[in-house]
Amino acid sequence: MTSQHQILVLNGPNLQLLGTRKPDIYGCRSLADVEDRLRALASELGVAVDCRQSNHEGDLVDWIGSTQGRFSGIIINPGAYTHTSVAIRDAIEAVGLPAVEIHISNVHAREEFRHRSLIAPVCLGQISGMGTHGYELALRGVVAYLEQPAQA
Ligand code: CA2
Repeated sequence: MTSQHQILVLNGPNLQLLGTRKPDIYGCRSLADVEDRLRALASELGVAVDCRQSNHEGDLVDWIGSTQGRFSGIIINPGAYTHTSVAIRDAIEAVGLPAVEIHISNVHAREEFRHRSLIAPVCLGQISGMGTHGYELALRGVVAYLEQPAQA
């Protein structure tokens, strides 16, 4: 019997505010609602998600660093750390797990400083601009990646 994949879902700074303000940019759903939907989808897909949020870069780095042997993949919305954090990038690169970066808003249609991600180059891919639905797309993407037959 194969063991169930565990996926770590990380949200960075200020994402605890989801659903409380700026609905034009970030939508109406709370983070708890987004996480509940993700848990429901995970169960449909036969995987499990562990959802965490922190406003502190070091927490995110520590959580990524402790994934080995416990998680099969990472979904991360690094928030503003997307554009600044060498530490989060290095942590993802070091653990070598497939990671998907997700942004609720279309970062490429916003201010210039949001166009650059330090994290995306060490990820499988980036989802941006699909609203909070993007988390579900990221989960489907990482599960499809994990379940694909090994390439010859
Ligand atoms: O679009 C995204 O998901 C972002 O990662 C959100 C970050 C921003 O710095 C990135 O450039 C793009 C900001 C998260 C702030 O979240 C809030 C949610 C509701 C209300 C206010 C802020």
